[in-house]
Amino acid sequence: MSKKIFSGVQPTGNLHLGNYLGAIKNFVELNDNNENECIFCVVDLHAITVKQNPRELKDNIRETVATFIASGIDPKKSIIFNQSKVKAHSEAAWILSCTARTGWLNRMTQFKEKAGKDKEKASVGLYSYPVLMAADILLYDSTHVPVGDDQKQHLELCRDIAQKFNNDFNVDNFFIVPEPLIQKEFSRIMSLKDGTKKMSKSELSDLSRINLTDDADLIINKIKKAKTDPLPMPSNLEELEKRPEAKNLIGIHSSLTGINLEKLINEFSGKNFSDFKENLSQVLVDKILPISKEIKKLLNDKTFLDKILTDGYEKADKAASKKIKKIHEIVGF
Ligand code: AQP
Repeated sequence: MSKKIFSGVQPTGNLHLGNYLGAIKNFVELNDNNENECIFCVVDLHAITVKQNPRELKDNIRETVATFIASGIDPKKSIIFNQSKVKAHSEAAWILSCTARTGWLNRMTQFKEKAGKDKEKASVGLYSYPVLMAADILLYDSTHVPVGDDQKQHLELCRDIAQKFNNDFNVDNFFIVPEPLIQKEFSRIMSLKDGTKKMSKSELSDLSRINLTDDADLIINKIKKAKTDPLPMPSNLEELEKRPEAKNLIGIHSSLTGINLEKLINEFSGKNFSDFKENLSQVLVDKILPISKEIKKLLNDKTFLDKILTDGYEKADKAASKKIKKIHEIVGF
């Protein structure tokens, strides 16, 4: 069955291994299947839910496009555009915020994590972010949404919004209720400094993540410094479950090489972490370095990157304008 794929990445700088393994790697596979229609959005409206430097934001938008292309997404096959250009996203977000219930939003754990203790000072945008995400997805009749595990709850909210809108206005199947596409294993890559926290762009310490623009020396150094526990490498899956840092590092290896966990555990069982880390560094350098080099090359050609966004905008805007027109009719505008 052909799928309509939609997903977004925030242009907040430092795209990292978590973004790659949790989302972008999956985008590339979906883009390679000719039966799929794919839309990959640089979600700049989401980015400003926390303070951004306007000049850096502009550069980060281009860098996100460069990362898509360097990772293997073909702009001739997939639509790539930035969200703020297609006005229907903001408009649909407002309309859907009148469908979404505050009780639903109050349960969103990402808001609680990102707002932290000082919730009162968080932006309204950060709170209503999942409604904008629902608008992004629903505008394109998307059937499948590839995301990392951290976005699962937002996608469930999107499904609830679609169903409630269809029911409230008695328009069966007007909004397609989308399915999440989340990797079965290691869908959440954790920080290199704390195996219980997700790897994140906004984490202050650069040592907590492998950026997709890191060079070989940086990658090797970050893996060398990655937190581990004092025990030797685990010898079975049960033990791995109880050791978050070991689980994360072995999981990263497995996701990149396709070697299953048991095989990796058997190979390194009882050895020092330094042996495993050396091996993992090589795997990472082999995978990340070509992407990193390509990103840097593409960033020298701003005209090329801007053209991808303009072409993508024209296609996305056409589809989204049609849908928002129908939404107007349904709600009675
Ligand atoms: N650590 C992760 N493991 C697996 N998947 C991840 N994703 C993000 N972090 C991980 C997935 O990457 C896609 C794009 O994410 P995003 O940039 O839109 O926002 P995010 O989830 O908020 O990512 P960050 O790195 O934590 O950014 P900041 O720090 O700016 O908030 C999504 O599909 C996401 O699931």
